[in-house]
Amino acid sequence: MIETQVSKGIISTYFDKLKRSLNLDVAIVGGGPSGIVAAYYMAKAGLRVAIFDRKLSPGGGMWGGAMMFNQIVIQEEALQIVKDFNISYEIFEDGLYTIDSVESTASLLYHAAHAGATIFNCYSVEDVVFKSDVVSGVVVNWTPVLRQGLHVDPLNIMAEYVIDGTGHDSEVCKVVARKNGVQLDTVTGGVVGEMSLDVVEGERKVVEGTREVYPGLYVCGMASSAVSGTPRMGPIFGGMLLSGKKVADLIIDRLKK
Ligand code: 48F
Repeated sequence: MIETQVSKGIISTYFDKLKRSLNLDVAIVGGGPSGIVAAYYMAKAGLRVAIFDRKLSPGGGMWGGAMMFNQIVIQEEALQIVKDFNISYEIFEDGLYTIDSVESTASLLYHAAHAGATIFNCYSVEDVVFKSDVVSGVVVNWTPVLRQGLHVDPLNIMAEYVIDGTGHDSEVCKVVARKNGVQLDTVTGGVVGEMSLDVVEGERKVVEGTREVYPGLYVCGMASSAVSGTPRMGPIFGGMLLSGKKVADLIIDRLKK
């Protein structure tokens, strides 16, 4: 009967997708702009990649532009990425461009999924798999389970590398440092915490700080600023896109060797 076929179609293909994602090359925690860009380039390079985002609609802080004015500013250095994602843009002034935040977020998500990245929405990453002092995967649970405080155990996903793309809270780095008594590759050995706003320095340093901060664990986007203690940059998004591309290139190089 069509009624049960509809259900069966969903259940069987969903669980196939989940089973295919139990052993990943890269688990990306957080589907903000930096994480989605990273997923796209790595999937395009043939890596097995999945994004886990706690929200129903991934896209992080990109949908709303600034103060819900749904336009975004990017700079010249990030223009090639905007073109790779086929996003319409307008020249503004002094090497700055504007893009529509809804078109661009939708386009990032579409291209990442179409390139072969799997996107799991409503998944919260609550911990990592930590084996022989290396971050080796993520521990996931349904967001509604955590929100309701239900006593239900999570599932485990293994990955060669984990990317913390959780934004300002850098949740994965925090949990790794807190639970395992280890030092991250930062000046304090922990999550330093982001500084107040400086557009130029913030944009430069978010890309500079995009790196492996602990064996098996990379950071990108605002998580990079938070972990290294560099300035926030506000609603200019070029650094987020460039950070996503940088972390993808670092991991692609490493896995292809
Ligand atoms: O914060 P977010 O958009 O990440 P980003 O790529 O971009 C930052 C910009 O949006 C903006 C900015 C740019 O100038 O300052 O803030 O660094 O998105 C982070 C995503 O991670 C998800 C969250 O739902 C959001 O979509 N997330 C956060 N913690 C978890 C998580 C978690 N523990 N498990 C799963 N998803």
